[in-house]
Amino acid sequence: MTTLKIPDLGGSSQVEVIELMVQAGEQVSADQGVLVLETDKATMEIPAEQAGVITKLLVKVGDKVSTGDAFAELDASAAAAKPAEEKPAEEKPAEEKPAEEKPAAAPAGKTAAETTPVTTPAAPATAQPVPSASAPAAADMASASSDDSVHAGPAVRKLARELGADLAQIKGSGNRGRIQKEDVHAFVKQRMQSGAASGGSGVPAVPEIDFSQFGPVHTQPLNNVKRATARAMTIANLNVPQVTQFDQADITDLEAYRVQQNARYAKQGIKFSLVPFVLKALAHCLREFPTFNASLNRNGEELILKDYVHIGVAVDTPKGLLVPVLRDVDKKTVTEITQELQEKAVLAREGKLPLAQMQGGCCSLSSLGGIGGTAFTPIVNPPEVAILGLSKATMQPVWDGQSFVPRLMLPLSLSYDHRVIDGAEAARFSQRLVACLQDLREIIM
Ligand code: CAO
Repeated sequence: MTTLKIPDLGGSSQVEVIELMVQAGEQVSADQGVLVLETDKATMEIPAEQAGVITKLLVKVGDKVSTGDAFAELDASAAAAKPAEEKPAEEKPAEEKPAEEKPAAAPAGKTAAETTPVTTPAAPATAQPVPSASAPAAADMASASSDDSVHAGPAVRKLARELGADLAQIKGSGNRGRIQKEDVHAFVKQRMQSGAASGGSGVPAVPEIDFSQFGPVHTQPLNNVKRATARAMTIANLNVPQVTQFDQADITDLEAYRVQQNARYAKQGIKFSLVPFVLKALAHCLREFPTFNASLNRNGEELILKDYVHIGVAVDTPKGLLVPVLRDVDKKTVTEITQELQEKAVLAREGKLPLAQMQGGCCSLSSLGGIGGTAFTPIVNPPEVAILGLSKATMQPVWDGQSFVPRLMLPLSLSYDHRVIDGAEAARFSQRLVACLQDLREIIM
C-alpha cells in the first residue's frame, strides 16, 4: 500500500481541493490525475505517482492541503494501469501537448509530465506557473483534450463537461488563449440567452464563419422590425411542428364580382382587392372550425377556444414585415374589412401602427399574390395555430367533365400546428375555404 502525498507546491500552502477526479476503488495509471487544487492564481492537477487502485481518498472537496500532506492510499499491486484508449481526453500524457505548454524545469531523465504539477492561470494578470523544478510527478492537462488546439486546465474542462459546453467553440481570454472558467460561464450564458430568445435551448448553433476568407464582405445591421421578425420566426419554427396543406380555389366568379364592385364603389374611392374577400371567407371558416380559432395553453394540455375572430394580415413595409390585426372579421362587411386593411397597411408602412393593433390575432393571412409565385409555406405565428398563404391567381385550363375551360385559380397554402390540427381536419378546412371562395353565398348562410 502506498500513501500518495501532495507534491511540492512551490511555496503555496493550504491550497483548496476543488475536484476529486477519481473515486475509491478506481484504477489509475501512473500519470493519471487524482485531485485538482486551486490557489488564487492557478489550478493544478495532482496525479497518482504510480499505477494501481485508489483504495482510499483521504481528502474531500473543500479541504486545504499543503506540500507533503497525504491525500490517498493506493494499492500498486492491485491492477495494471488502464489501457491508453480508455483514458478520458484530459488524461493524455503530457507529451501530446504543444511544446510551448511544457514546463521547462524537468530534471534530466524525466519528462515534464513526470515532474511538474499542472498549472492553469486563473487570471491573465496573475498567471504564473507554480515553481516546480523539484516537484514530483504530474501531467500537464492544461492543453490536453480531444482537440489539442484547446488550451484549458482540468477544472475548466470539468466545468465545461458539466455544463455541456464545447471547449473547441470557446475563445480563451487567458494567456496564449487559454480558456478560463469565466470564459466557459460567459459562453454558456450567451448560449442560454440566445436559446431563451429562440425557445430552442439545446439546439446546436450555426457555426460562425469568417466569410472574408472567401471574398470581400460588408455588414449591415438588422433593424428592430427585422430583429423582432427573426426572433418570432425562430420561436415559431422551433416550437411548432407544422405542416402546410396546399389547395386551389376557382375564383373566376369571385373575380368577376370584385371587378363589378370596384366599378360600383369607385365613386366612394373604395377599391377592393382579393384579400378582404379571402379574409371574410377565412373568418367564416374559423367560426365553423373552432380548433383553428384556438391556442394551446402553455403546458400543451388544454386548448383555449376563442369566441372572437381576429385575423392578422402580414404587411410588407420598408422596414420589414408587420402584422396588423383586424378585429371581429367575421362580423364585418368586405367593405369595412377593405377600409380597415387599407388604413392599417398605411399605418404599418409609415411606421405608425400602435403595438396594440398588432396583438390578439387568432389566425394570420399572408398574401404574396400581388407579387407572384405558385405556393409557399407560411410559418404559423404562435400562439395561433394556423396561417393562410395566398399566391398569385392565374388562369388555368380546368376540365369541366367535357372540355378544358379557362378558370382563374387561386393557390392556397394553409400551414397549421400539427399538435392541435390533424391533416384530415386541415384538408377539410381548406376544402371548405375553397368552397366559400368559389361561391360567396356559402358564407351568408
Ligand atoms: N392573385 C392575383 N392577383 C392578386 C392577388 C392574388 N392572390 N393578390 C393581390 N393581387 C393583385 C391585387 O388585386 C392588386 O391588383 P390590382 O391593382 O390590379 O387590383 C395587386 O395584386 C396588388 O395587390 P397588393 O398585394 O398590393 O394588395 P392586396 O390588397 O392584395 O394585399 C397586403 C394587401 C397588405 C396583404 C399586401 O400589400 C402586402 O403587403 N403583401 C405582402 C405580405 C407579405 O409580405 N407576406 C409575406 C409574409 S412572410 O415574410
